[in-house]
Amino acid sequence: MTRQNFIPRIQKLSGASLYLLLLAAASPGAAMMKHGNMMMDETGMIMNANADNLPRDCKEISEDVDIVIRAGHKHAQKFPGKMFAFDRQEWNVKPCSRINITFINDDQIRHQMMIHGLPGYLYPDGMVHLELYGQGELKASLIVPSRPKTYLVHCEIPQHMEKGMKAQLKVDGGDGDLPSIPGISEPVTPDVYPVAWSQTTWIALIVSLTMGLAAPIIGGFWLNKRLQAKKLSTKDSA
Ligand SMILES: [Cu+2]
Repeated sequence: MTRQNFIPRIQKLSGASLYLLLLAAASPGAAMMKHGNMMMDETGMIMNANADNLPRDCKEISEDVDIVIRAGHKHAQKFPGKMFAFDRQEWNVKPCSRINITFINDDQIRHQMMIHGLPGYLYPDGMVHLELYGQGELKASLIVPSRPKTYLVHCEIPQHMEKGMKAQLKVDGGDGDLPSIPGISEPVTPDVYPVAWSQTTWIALIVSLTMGLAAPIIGGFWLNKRLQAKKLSTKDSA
């Protein structure tokens, strides 16, 4: 090969590899990196998804359940005092079902959907975790065991659960309601803003009311007096 046709050949080759690289980047499958139980890319991550391994107490997958879970500020509007929520607060599935989750974040901020209390031999730390760093969508599956149980579903970003992003997943009817599920169960520590009606409170209230009412009246008199004085002085000078 001569030097003259070697260089164009290199250029052609690098052009082809660049094309392949772009193609790989455009395909979502290639974009998500896998580290053990974790899949991640620049938009979010999935931890401990499990579409194939059966829990020990399940002989087979009883049914496939497709669930769409939306997270965002707008879903909390129906719960006074809450800031964030999922679009639903409860899901019911049969024992040994495979749940195919589509997690959608409707906000421009980070939200998670974590399910806790799953068997540790299948799900490290007993959890499945989906996370979106902003608006977007993720899909992941899990297979639930057979026994009746209520699993906690929440977002673990500081204060998001306390501000309403809490729900429950019931398998075979569950084993009761979890506390503080918006619209479902009573909060453990309800938001109360008590007023201590002591003598001091009453005095402070009366003083503030009197001052608040007196200020415009006194101000009005004073303004009126000044205007009259101005009128008189212009009359005198005329
Ligand atoms: Cu959140």
